Amino acid sequence: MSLPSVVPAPASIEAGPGEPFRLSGETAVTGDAAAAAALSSVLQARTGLTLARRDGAAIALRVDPSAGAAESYRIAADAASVVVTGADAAGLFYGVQTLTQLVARDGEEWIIPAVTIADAPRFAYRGVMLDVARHFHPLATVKGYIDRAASLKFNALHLHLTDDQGWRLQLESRPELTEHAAATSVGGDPGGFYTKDEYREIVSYAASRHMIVVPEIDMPGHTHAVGLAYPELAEDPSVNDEMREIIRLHGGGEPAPGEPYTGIAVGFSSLKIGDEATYDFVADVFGELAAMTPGPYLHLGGDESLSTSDEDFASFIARASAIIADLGKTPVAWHEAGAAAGIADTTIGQYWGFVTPTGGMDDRARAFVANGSQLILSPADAIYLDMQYPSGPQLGLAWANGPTSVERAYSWEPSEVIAGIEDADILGVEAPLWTETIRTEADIDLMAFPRVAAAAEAGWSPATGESELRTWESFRARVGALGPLWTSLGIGFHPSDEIPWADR
Ligand code: TNX
Repeated sequence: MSLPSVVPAPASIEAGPGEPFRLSGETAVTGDAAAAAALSSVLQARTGLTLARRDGAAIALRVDPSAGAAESYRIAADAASVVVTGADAAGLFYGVQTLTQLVARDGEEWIIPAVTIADAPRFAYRGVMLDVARHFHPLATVKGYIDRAASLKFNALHLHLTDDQGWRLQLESRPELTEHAAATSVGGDPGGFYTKDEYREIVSYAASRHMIVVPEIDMPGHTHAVGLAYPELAEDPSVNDEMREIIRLHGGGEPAPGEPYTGIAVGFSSLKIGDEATYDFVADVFGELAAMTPGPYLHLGGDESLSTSDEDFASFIARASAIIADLGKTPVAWHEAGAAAGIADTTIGQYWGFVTPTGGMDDRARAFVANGSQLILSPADAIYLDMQYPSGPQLGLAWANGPTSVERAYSWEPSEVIAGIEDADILGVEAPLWTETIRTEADIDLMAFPRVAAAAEAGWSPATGESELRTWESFRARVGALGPLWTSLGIGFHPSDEIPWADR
């Protein structure tokens, strides 16, 4: 019998010898209430069946701290019962996610095949990033993305909250930011921002799906919007020939002081590095953010500061990372910040170069590990979800060796990207979704699915070569089997012709 399809591939899965467990309107679910609710809602969507909350021939959901490492779980299913055991609440939640993928049709009936699974994540950090600055995405869309990501065992939502085009988080210490710099998005589309209560709602919704929120305030570049609220903190835009070329290709005007920027050029803005008022601003912003962010990480950006001198960049990164560390948080920065000699040594680096590094980007990344810290891997030519597909949706950019097929999103191994970096140096994997061309929830679904599943597998599953399931052929078949589940959950995935989609 062939193995059931689970994505991301579990550490171990064996088909049982006997008959499957048969689901019906009589099937009971016992044990942990939160996990039972999570299971019932997906099962209802997928099968129309309602699980009974009582004792009986049943699905049992339980937490047993002796069952394994953090976030791990086991499933034992046979004709008589289905038992999901999490080592902790997150593990049980992930067991439930796997269980929803096991549900299959047998004629007009619904079954869970006899199976034994023992599963645990390879990396502690498995992230998705959503850029809500280039296009603002409302609370409901963010919650939907949390649900989608959690179903693939992601445990971090990185929110790119600020950029040249807009500031998307209301702050009491600096109310001018959202008053003056949140009204528009790329292309002149409407802007928006989250109130503090909405941000807290995102954090708690994510926590209920065992995800942390990693808020990013991108600095010292990507800060044109800051200048709309506080002209005294921002340098005038610096527009060079390369930017004029981008502007020529993509349209939109040149950035101008005091005017909202609605184009997609990068690298023209900088905070004033030599001015103490800048660091008062940084301290206010991260201080207020730290107080409403229970997760350990605050992301300070640090990418593409093309109009800040190297010396100024280094001194800014040193001070901004120290401000975050002094708040008791772990700074995260894009890999360029690895060039800053005085960076707080706890800073996590986020690598966004290619699977085969170019231009010394790997040196920048290695600097974080040399400091005794770790890396998050986001190789742009594999798991940048905003890259165009080879065919299908007319959305996305292509600068990262694009277009990016599902096969390319899948076919890379985290420990092989940066020479000298091994599993212990890797905090995890994150798939960013930049939104220059991404305006709606439907756009997000199309670009993320199915490629985000490839990132999930890189972050959760055994290394390439350590499991028979870790091949493109296996992955494409397993992802194809999830199509009907995704459809029942309202996920408008791109029906890529690389994947053999199941039809029911
Ligand atoms: C590069 S990757 C950026 C973003 C853009 C993205 C578009 C990185 C850290 N910065 O500012 O949105 O490319 O793909």
